[in-house]
Amino acid sequence: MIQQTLVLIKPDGLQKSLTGNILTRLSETRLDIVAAKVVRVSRELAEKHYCHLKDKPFFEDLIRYICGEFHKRKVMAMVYYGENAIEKVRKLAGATNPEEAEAVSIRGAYGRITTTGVYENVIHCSNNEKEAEREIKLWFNPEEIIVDIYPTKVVKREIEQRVWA
Ligand code: DAT
Ligand code: MG
Repeated sequence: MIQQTLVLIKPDGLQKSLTGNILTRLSETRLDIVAAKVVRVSRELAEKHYCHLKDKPFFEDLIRYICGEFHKRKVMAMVYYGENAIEKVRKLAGATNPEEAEAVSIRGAYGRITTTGVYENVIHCSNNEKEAEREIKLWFNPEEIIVDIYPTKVVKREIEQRVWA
């Protein structure tokens, strides 16, 4: 089954210079990167991304973490595409709790729980196809992805846009 999955290298991963290591690990999957960008995450984007967790006691810290308040304010967002992409990336990422993740997984090798209980698990990857679609549409516009993965439509809009001066 050909799938796509959203992968984020979280602010701790970028700050710790783990980008290269994480991308190398992900290349073991033989999946295709079909979109990539560096993002300054707004509170609005963070809250939408983690909307299913808004009642959890750790929600506020989770939002601050992904927005980069504990590190530099940036996240690297990518879409990986190919056979069983979701399961392949999740297996490599390891368990949500970095202390429970297999030692050789990305989270097991590079993650930690802070003294205040934040799971700094260096990477996000979609849980299932439904979540992947919701997350990819939240983080990317269709023209930022080099393959057609979801149906699109063309609309005419007058919008203000920043261009090179
Ligand atoms: P995953 O990121 O493995 O898909 P999730 O979607 O259940 O896990 O949760 C999203 C993030 O929320 C996760 O990467 C880290 C944080 N989180 C989950 N459970 C937590 C907990 N019990 N304490 C602190 N942070 C937690
Ligand atoms: Mg999840």
